[in-house]
Amino acid sequence: MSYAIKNIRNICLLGHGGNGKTSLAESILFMTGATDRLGRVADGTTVSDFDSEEIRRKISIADSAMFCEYGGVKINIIDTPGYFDFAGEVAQALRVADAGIVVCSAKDGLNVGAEKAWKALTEAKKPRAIFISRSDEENANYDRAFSSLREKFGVSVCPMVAPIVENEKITGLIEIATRKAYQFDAKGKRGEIPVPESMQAELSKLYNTLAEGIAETSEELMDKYFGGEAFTQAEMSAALGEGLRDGSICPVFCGSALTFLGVSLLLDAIVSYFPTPHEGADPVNEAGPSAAVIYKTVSDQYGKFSLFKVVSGKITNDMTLINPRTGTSEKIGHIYVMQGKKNIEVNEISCGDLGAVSKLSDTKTGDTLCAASLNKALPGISYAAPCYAMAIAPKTKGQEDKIAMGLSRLSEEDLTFTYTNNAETHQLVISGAGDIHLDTLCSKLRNKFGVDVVLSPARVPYREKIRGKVKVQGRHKKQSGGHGQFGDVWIEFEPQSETEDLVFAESVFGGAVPKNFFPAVEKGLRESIQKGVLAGYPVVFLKATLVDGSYHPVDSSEMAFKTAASLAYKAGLPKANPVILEPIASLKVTIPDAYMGDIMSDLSKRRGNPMGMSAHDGMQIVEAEVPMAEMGSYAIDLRSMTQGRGSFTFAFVRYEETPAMIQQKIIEEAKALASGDED
Ligand SMILES: Nc1nc2c(ncn2[C@@H]2O[C@H](COP(=O)(O)OP(=O)(O)O)[C@@H](O)[C@H]2O)c(=O)[nH]1
Ligand SMILES: [Mg+2]
Repeated sequence: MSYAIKNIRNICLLGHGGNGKTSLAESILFMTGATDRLGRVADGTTVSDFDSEEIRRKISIADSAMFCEYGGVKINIIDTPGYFDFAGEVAQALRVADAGIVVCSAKDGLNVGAEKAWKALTEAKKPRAIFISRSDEENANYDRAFSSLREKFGVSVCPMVAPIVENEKITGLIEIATRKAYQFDAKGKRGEIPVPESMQAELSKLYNTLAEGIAETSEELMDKYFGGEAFTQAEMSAALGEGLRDGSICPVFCGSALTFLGVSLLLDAIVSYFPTPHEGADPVNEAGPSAAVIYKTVSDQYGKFSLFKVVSGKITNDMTLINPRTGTSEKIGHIYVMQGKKNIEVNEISCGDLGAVSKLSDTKTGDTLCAASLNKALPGISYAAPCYAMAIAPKTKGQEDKIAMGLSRLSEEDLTFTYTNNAETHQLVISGAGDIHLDTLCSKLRNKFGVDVVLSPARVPYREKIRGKVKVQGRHKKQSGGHGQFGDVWIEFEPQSETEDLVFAESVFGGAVPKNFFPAVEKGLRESIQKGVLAGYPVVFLKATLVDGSYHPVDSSEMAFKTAASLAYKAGLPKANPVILEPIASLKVTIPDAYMGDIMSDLSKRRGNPMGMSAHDGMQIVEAEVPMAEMGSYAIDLRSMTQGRGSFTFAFVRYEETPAMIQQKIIEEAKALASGDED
């Protein structure tokens, strides 16, 4: 079960949702004998999509790790979700994969998922290959798909196979490098057939293009090429491997997960020239002290599993390792290799290989575990910040604790969402990557933690302030029977432009209000400003000056003056031209040129204020200031406007006066909410 580095490949499958990644993984496992039955996504029976949410939705939502053995090589496969809400999972897989295979469909060819996958691989400096799958389908068109990819990604996109087409159906493939033609049986086993006469000319052309590319990799091969000498298989593989690693070649394969067409040619390539963990963008160190990087955490009813890649030395089941982030040590008890949901216990994971460890106490995804002698954190994983927020509440009152407990457990697995209790709006707000992301989290809360929840738009934290100056009296008098209460103040309210919510001052003449009651007056005001007079939002930028008043030698108390102050507040603020303030955020949207018009007109509908535009890396960046109240669904709207190509960041900048029309709406909503709360 222990493999030499040269006999390990770590690949991840990525690309647009629904293009066939999970099915390809399934057919690879079946063909190589790693599994004895072929599962189907539609039936919820694949090795990769085992989670109950994946089965229900028939889409991948998390990475899964699988492996097979082919030609004496252990191929670790990480299947990633294609839906953009789960991009964090792709980042995790890319942290440990030594190469990525972008799975496209022969029907679609280039699509946004392929663009994003390409970009992610390029940024991670990982070798890129493409598998054009679903070529057995009705409207499949390999040539069209290939051209669309080459047009977008350039000349590095290099065909490895040429389909043999009869009656618009692919019946076999020619491997260009070997000039051999194959048919594939029902189990994916290939049998050589003669290259059809009609394809000889085309094949020569393709072979020459490939040979030219290969000749480019060294002078020696260049000489050979011009000398008219054929390359050996080993020379071809070495050159393809080098081109793959340095990004100058992106080999493209064709096939089908359903009929197994072409899958073995992909596997051959993986074995013969895909990078070993030693040749990857960040090579492992076999001779070094033990170190592993955690790329995923699974937390389910069976416990917590941390999935890792050994990047230095090896990991055995009797070790104690250090987590340099926390400074604590972790006992390695049971270690496993993962086959989807199945964990197979082993004693050791060798350098470059993937494994899992259970029951770590304080280690999360992105962390390093290493020998005390090393004690150095390796680069972690960076995720996009959450951009879509909703309030989350239990369907049945009183289950708030269950939500908090569930979310805390879920956040062990998923570092791409956050949740905070907004004390001001009295809402628990959950932020994630989009509506599908939040929806799956809600399903998990229901299925795994037994709490039904509802999502609603998060309330906007408005503020109130006054714009005018008033001088009012607040007089509290209760002197009938027993100990009386008496407090009387005159307060001047006016706006102030400082950042403080309340500036309190006094200019009382001749002891009209004794000094020892000033703090009570201030306290009364500080409590009052928590609730504005228009819609109940906190008041800010207020100045209150205690200018006069009166007292009673026996009946006056701190309590009475506090009440008097709040009476003055209630009387004064409505007369001081109050207004509701709304939070304004600065927005930075990154989009391809073509969407500029749509984005700008959408921003103006959101009362946005354009601040500038710039171009970067072939994309346009639009900066604008937009009221936060208009941005609730922006993550989803931007995605649909740009088919997922756009992204944005968003941060609070300041409060501004709300336009009168909108203010009226806010007041009405607050009234409705207040009467609802009383039920
Ligand atoms: N005919 C055919 N259908 C396929 C093939 N690959 C995937 N599918 C189907 O396409 C759908 C999406 O496939 P899936 O593997 O979940 O795609 P993923 O989202 O990229 O993982 C499923 O219904 C599969 O059965 C293929 O090669 N041929
Ligand atoms: Mg999938």
